[in-house]
Amino acid sequence: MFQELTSRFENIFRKLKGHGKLTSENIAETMREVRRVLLEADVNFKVAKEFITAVEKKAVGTEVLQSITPGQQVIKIIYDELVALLGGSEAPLREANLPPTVIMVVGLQGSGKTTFCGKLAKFLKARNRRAMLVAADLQRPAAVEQLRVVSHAAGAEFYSQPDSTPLEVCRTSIGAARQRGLDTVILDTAGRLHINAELMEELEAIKQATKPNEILFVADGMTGQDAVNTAQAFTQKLDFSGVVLTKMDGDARGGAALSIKTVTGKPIKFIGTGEKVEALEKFHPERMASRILGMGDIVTLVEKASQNVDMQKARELEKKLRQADFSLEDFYDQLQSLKKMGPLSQLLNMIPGLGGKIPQDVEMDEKGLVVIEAIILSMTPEERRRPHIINGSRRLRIAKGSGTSVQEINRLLKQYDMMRKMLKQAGRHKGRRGLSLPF
Ligand SMILES: Nc1nc2c(ncn2[C@@H]2O[C@H](COP(=O)(O)OP(=O)(O)O)[C@@H](O)[C@H]2O)c(=O)[nH]1
Ligand SMILES: [Mg+2]
Repeated sequence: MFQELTSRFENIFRKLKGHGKLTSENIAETMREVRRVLLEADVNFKVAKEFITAVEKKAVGTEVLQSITPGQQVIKIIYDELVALLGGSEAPLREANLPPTVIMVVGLQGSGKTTFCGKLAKFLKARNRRAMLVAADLQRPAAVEQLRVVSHAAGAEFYSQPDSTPLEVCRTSIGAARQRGLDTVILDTAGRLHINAELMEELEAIKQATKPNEILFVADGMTGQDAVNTAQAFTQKLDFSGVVLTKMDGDARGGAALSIKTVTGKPIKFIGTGEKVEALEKFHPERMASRILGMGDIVTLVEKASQNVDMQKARELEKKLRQADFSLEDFYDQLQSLKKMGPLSQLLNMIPGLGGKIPQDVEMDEKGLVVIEAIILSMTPEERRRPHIINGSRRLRIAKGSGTSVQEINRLLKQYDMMRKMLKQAGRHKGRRGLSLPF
């Protein structure tokens, strides 16, 4: 996603970090480059201009903090403004006080509405919600059948009325959902190739009749400013409540994602990242900004690090984590600083290349850390350095010594092993993408 944009930002930052001191000239030069990058990514020119002005204003006005360089500080300001541009904070789906929640899905033909309806149903199902997909696209004969297939793939209920009108189907669907005991109704409406009055009237009528809790406008993320212009037209006529950007798995340049919130005032709620029913992500402005800037959640790591431990310690910890071959002994040494910095899984999430890939098993809470500490303390130095020698009888001894069970030893060794593998992967990732830390 946004590879071009990311590599351009990385280049700018590399140069910026090279400057020991920031002058108004090199800030200005940096911002000229950022502006060019944004425009080439098809960001709306007004949005780009406002972005640059906001960053410059902050960059000039801030005092340089100790322990990070001025260049890093500018990167942080750019990151913060990017987060704001993407909507600031996560926008949750609205829900009805009295079920069913009605979600109306609108957009041009081919934008990915039907596919999204299936993805959303599946997403909700994973959260114990039960959705019904409503075939309200009667424009194309195959559309109803397509939605039926999609519903099946998503494990969702399906509703259609072959010889009816879109308005009638939508109207009756809500009672049907209530009868079937379902809590969510998703209306898959028809699109057109272009916005026209007839389409808007149809959608307006459905909106009046069903009073949706949420109207999601689906746009093809690959189409850049076209998507933004369409969104603007839709919001004037229909006043939707959120945006879904699809086809973000392709080589979307980022223009739509970066402009749509500012232009329409409506938040992005989801992004589609593939044709399959599970290829849906909730939209997180912060994570997206990190991805775009190519720094993982490293900004957060910097913040946490400066809050809780001194920079030297953070740097050492980072280095250890980066070295895929850290032993249980290193692991133990790091426990103290880790404890200060927050849950381990949360920290691991912030390492570029690892983000979001942490399996449940690795999740460790504060109590878990105490157990781990006890177990590691009951090992011999040899065992800590070379955990693979820990066989059955050693496990029994360690369990007794630490007042735990063999199962707990097994779990720790498994967790340790998984983490080592993941860190190794992240290390490879780092080499390929040329990620570097801003400290
Ligand atoms: N690569 C990719 N293709 C998508 C995505 N969402 C939808 N599509 C494809 O886009 C085409 C149009 O999707 P469809 O849901 O039928 O659009 P609709 O006309 O708005 O209902 C189909 O070929 C989908 O497989 C996505 O997130 N990524
Ligand atoms: Mg469709």
